[in-house]
Amino acid sequence: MSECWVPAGATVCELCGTFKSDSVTHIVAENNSGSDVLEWLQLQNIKASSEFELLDISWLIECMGAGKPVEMAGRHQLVVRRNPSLSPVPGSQTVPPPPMQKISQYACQRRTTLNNHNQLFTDAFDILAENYEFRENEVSCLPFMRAASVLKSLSFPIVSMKDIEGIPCLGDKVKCVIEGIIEDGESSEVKAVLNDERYKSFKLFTSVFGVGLKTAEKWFRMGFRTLSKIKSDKSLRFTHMQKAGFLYYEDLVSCVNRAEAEAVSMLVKEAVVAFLPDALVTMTGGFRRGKMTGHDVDFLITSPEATEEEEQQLLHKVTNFWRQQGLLLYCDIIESTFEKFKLPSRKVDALDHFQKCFLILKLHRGLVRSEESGQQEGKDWKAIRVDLVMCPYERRAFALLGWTGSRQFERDLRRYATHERKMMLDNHALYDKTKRVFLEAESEEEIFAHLGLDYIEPWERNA
Ligand code: DCT
Ligand code: MG
Repeated sequence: MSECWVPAGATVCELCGTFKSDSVTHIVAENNSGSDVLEWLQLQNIKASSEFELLDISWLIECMGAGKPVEMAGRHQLVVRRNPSLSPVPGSQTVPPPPMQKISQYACQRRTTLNNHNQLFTDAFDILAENYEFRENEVSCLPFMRAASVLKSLSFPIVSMKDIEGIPCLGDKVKCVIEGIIEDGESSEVKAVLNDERYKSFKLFTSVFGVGLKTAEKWFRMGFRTLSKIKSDKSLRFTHMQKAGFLYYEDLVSCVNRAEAEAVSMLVKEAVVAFLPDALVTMTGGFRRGKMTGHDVDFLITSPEATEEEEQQLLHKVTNFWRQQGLLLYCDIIESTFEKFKLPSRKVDALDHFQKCFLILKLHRGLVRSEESGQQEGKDWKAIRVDLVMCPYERRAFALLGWTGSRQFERDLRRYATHERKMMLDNHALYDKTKRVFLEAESEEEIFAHLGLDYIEPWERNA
């Protein structure tokens, strides 16, 4: 066990000989599951007679940041796997997933917080999956994406091959990589990919906003290996999107932090309600899942009262307003192709039909409440990628669920709906194929209920 503290109110004492279980209210651990902590307490012969909370170190860090105890949330609780050899301990959280209970192959039946105990493995799988994606080899890519996703949901770190017994989505190729990492601390396959010319070039080229696999392939075949050579080549033609991508490259590759996302949120809300006072604006994507950084900031906008015309005009009005203020660095509005009675798409990765815009906004540093500056000399703003999605009010729950992600969570929700419930789900609707009806929903909770799933909170969807 790395570290284990007992903060009782303001007093923080390390677990040691002077440990008095009666006065303990909170046990905080780093990189350990609740089961690890309980097992350790038992091994030390420490009897816990009082009720206490088993919490992740993130709670203590947040308390220290706030200067007072902050409210405990699900994401802070350490998970205790049910283990017959352990006597029950008061105050311990015995909610999912006990070891006897099978881990689901679907991410929508797992709780995946940002507390990843297996990053060494999941980083490796992410790289291998990405390499197959660059080669457009979906069949080989998918097993590594699923494996990364299932390991992110585990409440304990894998230290031996015995630990992965009974865990789904781990095929032979995946197991081979796990074994390599357990034995050598790294995977030779991952090492080879990181040194691969094609992987390195694709990674670099696709880091430019507007550059997809087709363009990366073309530039790679033409013999390009650096962005500076590409930028200065007179024979190449770039799209508007790519031009903006090169122009704001440094800002866009440095991730958006939460303080910047909050500042963007203020800008968006202010502009939206100026034109549609009753509009509801929700930050979606990774930030809604509790991430501290992201590659962009996503928002869902909807209005209970707006007419179709007002709804269609809003993104145009908002972006025009920013253009006049000199804040609009790039703007691409995609008009809606939404139809009320269209069946949900069968494809798990289908794009939705709502009106949306992909933007690059100029965010003035003065608006960001943060100590971090990271500011370039003489430049008091940062270019930020922002996505705005406008949806009809009665579809807001489906749109919110779809735009909250993660992508793997969404894929598995749709796969689960199709294969386990004979239903079709996408960002617009849920259709029951057996009853031949659309199932309506006012909230995400209702969609989970229609699917017969336990509700998974946004911060537990980091699959
Ligand atoms: N999404 C969608 N349709 C799209 C794009 C995205 O339904 N055309 C969903 C999937 C995840 C969510 O919206 C947000 O997308 P991203 O911003 O790409 O993902 P993210 O989880 O927010 O990641 P990041 O933190 O890097 O922005
Ligand atoms: Mg995002």
